[in-house]
Order: sequence, then structure tokens, then C-alpha cells
Amino acid sequence: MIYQRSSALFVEAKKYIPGGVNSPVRAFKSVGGDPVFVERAKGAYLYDADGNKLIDFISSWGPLILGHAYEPVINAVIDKARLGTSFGMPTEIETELAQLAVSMVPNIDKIRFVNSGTEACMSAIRLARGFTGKEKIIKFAGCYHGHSDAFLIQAGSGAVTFGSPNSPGVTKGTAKDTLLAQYNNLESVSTLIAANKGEIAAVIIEPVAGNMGCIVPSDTFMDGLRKICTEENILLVFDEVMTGFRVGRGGAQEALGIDADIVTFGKVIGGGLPVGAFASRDEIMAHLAPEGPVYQAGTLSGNPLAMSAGLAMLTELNNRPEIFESLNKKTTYLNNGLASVLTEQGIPHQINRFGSMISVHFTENPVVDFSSSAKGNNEFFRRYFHGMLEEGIYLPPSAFESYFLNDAISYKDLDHTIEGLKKVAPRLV
Ligand code: KE4
Repeated sequence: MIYQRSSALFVEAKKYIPGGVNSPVRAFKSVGGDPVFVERAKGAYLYDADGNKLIDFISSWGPLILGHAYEPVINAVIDKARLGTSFGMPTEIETELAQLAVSMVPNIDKIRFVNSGTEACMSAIRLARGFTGKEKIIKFAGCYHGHSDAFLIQAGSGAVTFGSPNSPGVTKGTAKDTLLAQYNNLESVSTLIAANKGEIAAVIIEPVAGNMGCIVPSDTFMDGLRKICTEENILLVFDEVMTGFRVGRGGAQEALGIDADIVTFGKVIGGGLPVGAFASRDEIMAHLAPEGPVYQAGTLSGNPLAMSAGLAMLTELNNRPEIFESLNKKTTYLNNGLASVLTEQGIPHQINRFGSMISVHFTENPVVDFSSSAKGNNEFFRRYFHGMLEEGIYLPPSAFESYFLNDAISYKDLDHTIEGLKKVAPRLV
């Protein structure tokens, strides 16, 4: 496949935009080569600047669960845009989307809309701190909750000391309030709690992780985490920016049977436009301005244009919950097809899957946390990514990302993907 125009566009972009992209993962840093510039998309397919047609497995990193340019969403946005895009005043459609989201998701009474998953998670932590009066939080190595300072933290020096910044610009003062635990490791959580008794406001977690590749919590881990948080009067925050309205109508709370205290959303809730949200029971949300003292605000929060996309998307998912089962079946089919090819070729691999989230890891050992995910052979992944791209299959350009299937993908597309791997696999070793 030719990528000349994409490469030329990348040169131009780098003149005016740092790294030529507006979000780092798009720059192909971990797989090498120049990023593909897309011109348009429809259903399961991307059409790039060189006219290549690619089967899309990122769906804009999750939002486009029904496929690109889904008619009901597009029509809703066009109709709404004609009436004005944003007013900085309350509009009825915000209540419509709030009411629908609250009706679909367990354990939430109220929801506040923001403009990204980052804003949603940042605000959720401030609300947890304001509600509990405590300052520290626990996050998990490898989980990503957006780029606000409190989350850009890596392991500190000792097992029970606080974190240290993993980006310049994040202060030590901020990092000292973020403690780092290991996914699927309850002991790492209880050790931190014991060493910071009475100081922890919240534990925030991706209930199904998607930023280490896809990692599924063990049955005992999430139950145990809920129990510890309840016993220690710590709020359990489910970051459902990826899983919300993707792994089922009620998201991961419903799929795992675990009640969170605060839930954050992004991606699907905006139908492809910039929407994030955080939600909880009345008792906690009553602390949020203007009702309560915890401040949070946003010029474009709840703007009717983005609300129209989210409302059209969630209405479709709410009216046709069979979409989730259809997506799960397609993802299982892909899982089985890829696994049989890699096994036949004798290539060590793990495939993790939950609902329509899936990831391939080139390693012998089960991938259950960040350190086991980091053991994957990145050279294999690089060859895999570019080989599949040559076959017209667009995968996430990083081994630490999850695929997001959309329901426009057909079994013919999945067979083409599996056949593509049959051609690529012999070149991996
Ligand atoms: P945004 O601010 O990018 O809307 O959401 C941040 C966020 C929060 N929580 C979870 C679980 C997330 O996965 C994300 C963002 N996901 C990445 C994909 N790994 C977005 C892609 C990107 O950064 O460009």
C-alpha cells in the first residue's frame, strides 16, 4: 500500500503541531514509520489520504461503537447544528441525555457532563476528595485516566511510599498524594491502605483495563477491592471511559456485578463528539457546585451539538441492546481466528478479551497487570502492526492499547483480518 500523501501531510503537520499530532499515540512512535492520515470513514472502513481502504479496529479509540458516520448520529448533529451549536445556557437536550444515561447505568442518580474523559476523571477525584475530606488516592500501574497531573504518576521508591511524577511539569507535591498499586493484586492495595490509614479518599480503576492492552480483572480482585473500600470508607471510582456503554448497557458495573461509588464516562457517551461525564448517587453529587462546595465548570460542557450525538448513540444502544451480544460474538470469532493462526505458527501469544475489547500480546505468560504486559515482544508487535496495515487492517499503533470493534464490522471483514494474519505471521519470527 502507498502512504506517500500521508507522509507528506505528516511533514506539513510537524511544522505547526508538536510531533504533527494532537494526541501522542497517533504518531506511531512505538511502531515506527509515519502515521496514516485519514480523509473519511464510513461503517467499518477508513479511507486514508492515499486512497487506501482500511478495516478500522480502533473506532476512534472507542466512541464509534456503531461504526463511522452512523446515519442517525450524523442526522441528529446536522439538525442540531442548524439551531446553534452552543449557548452557555441550559438546554433541554442535556436533561434528555442525562435521564437516559441514568436509566441505563446502575448506582447513579445524577450525572455531570464535561468535554473529555480526562476532565471526567479529574473532576471525579476532586469530588471524592471534597466529599470525604481526605487527600490521597490510589491508582493502578498501567491504568490511564487522562492526562491531569494526579494521574501522571509512576511507582515511588518504596513499596508503600507515594508516587513520583512520570512527566515533567507534574510536581512532587501533586505526586505525593497519588499511591500506586498493581492491577489484579489486592495485597498491593491493602499494603498502601495500611501505610496511609484514614488518608485515602478514593481508589480509581479501569474496571476492565484497556491501556495495557486489554486486561480483565480476576473474579476475586474486583470483589475484594469493593470490600476493602467499603470497610475503609474509601470511595471506589470506576473509570468507565472505555467500558461505559461498550461492554453493555450498564457498563462494567453491570457486567462485573460490582457497585462503584463514582463512575466516569467518555467516548461512546459522546457518539464521536467531545463529551465526558461523571456520575454518582445523590448524596455525593450534592457536593458539586452550584449545589455544593466542590467546584467544577466548563464553557462547552453539555453543549447541544455534542449532546445530540451522544443522545442519538445512546438511544440506539438502549433500543437495540442485542448490539452488545452481536459485538461480543464478533470479537470472540476474531479471538478464535487470530489464536488459531498464531498457535499454528508456534508464535507465543496471549489474547485478552472482554466484550468488544481485545488485545494480542506476544509473550508466553498470562497478561494480568502492567509488568506482564510490558514483557510482550515489541519487535514482533511492530512487524505485526505494519504487516496487518499492508493487508488493509488498521490496528492500534501500540501494544499497550486495546482494539475496539464496531458493530459495522462484518464476518467477511473478520475473515479478511484472520487471512491477513496468515500472511503476516510467518514474517513475525
Ligand atoms: P480523553 O481525555 O482522551 O477523552 O480520555 C482519557 C481517558 C480516561 N480513561 C480511560 C480509561 C481512557 O482510556 C482514556 C483515553 N483513552 C486513550 C486510549 N488509550 C485515548 C487515545 C488518546 O490518548 O489519543
